[in-house]
Amino acid sequence: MAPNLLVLGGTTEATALCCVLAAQGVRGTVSFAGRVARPVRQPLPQRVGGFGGVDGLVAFLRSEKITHVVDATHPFAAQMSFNAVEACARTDIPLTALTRAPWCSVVGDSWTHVRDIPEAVATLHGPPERVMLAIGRMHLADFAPNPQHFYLLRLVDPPQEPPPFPDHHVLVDRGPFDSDSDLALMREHRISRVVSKNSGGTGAYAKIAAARRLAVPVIMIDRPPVPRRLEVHSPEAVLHWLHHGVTDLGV
Ligand code: 3Y8
Ligand code: NAP
Repeated sequence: MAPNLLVLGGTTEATALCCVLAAQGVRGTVSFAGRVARPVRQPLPQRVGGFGGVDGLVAFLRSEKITHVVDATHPFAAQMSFNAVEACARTDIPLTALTRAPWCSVVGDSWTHVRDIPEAVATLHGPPERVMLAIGRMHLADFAPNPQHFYLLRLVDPPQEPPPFPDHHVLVDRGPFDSDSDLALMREHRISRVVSKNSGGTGAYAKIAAARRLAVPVIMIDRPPVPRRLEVHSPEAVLHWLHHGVTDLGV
């Protein structure tokens, strides 16, 4: 039976994979959670919105006669990854994750690693600073306990309600970003600290490189745990998996 893929998308790597699949004439659907108003156009048919938990995903896999699932979601989209492992186990549908390595600090970086958002918030319990909070919209409210700071907020869509900070500036922009622009932005707002997720990849790295050039310290939020699953790191490896399959040990 010809493959019929479900790509769980929302990242640069997912878009690159969809381009390769479309070019190879592989049938598939790319899926978004519906977090932002206008997801980037994809070269494969796309669906937007949650599946309705594991049961909803199982029902989708069966009704759409999906033959393979590629989890190309962001490393912080852990719930989706757990759901995909559970749903593919229940339906016995092959699953691989298309992932990207976490960033590592290099000479000149000044990173404070924290385990999660609450620990990042606790790290900011100090005198007023000028903080670039480039972690998107979903966790802004977590940082409300530190109103003493100025916050530069970069969001994909205009906020529906005012951010919970007395002193802030909202920048509506979507990545991928470039280091020179982020350096100019940080200089313009006299940024003294950056809060970032350890997303990996290229689309969010600009602010990390800019912080290094300006000797601005970074609070780096480590990735949440994700389930054990087969992982590959390129669209070509996904195609190889699709046509030849590999065991869990990658052999
Ligand atoms: C909806 C789909 C592509 C994908 C591009 C990547 C790169 C540009 C950089 C900063 C960091 C942040 C955020 C970010 C980047 C890529 C990638 C990436 C970070 C879109 C997209 C969707 C989302 C969801 C959005 C989150 C938010 C996170 C902004 C599309 C544009 C901060 C993550 O308003 C909201 O609710 C936004 C929510 C999840 C994290 C958060 O907690 O707010 N991404 N981002 C996906 C869906 O609906 O399923 O519209 O294209 C995709 C991309 N954003 O195809 O080129 O691959 O990571 N996305 C982070 O990494 O820290 C911005 O500002 O410096
Ligand atoms: P999450 O917390 O792991 O998932 C929460 C719920 O959102 C899931 O249970 C699922 O709902 C739905 N969902 C998530 N990804 C989906 C997808 N690709 N297609 C359909 N439904 C999806 O996810 P998140 O962190 O909110 O991320 C949402 C999306 O934004 C993902 O596509 C991710 O790749 C993208 N993204 C996230 C980040 C980030 O920092 N988190 C950064 C860049 C891009 P149901 O249970 O109803 O199925």
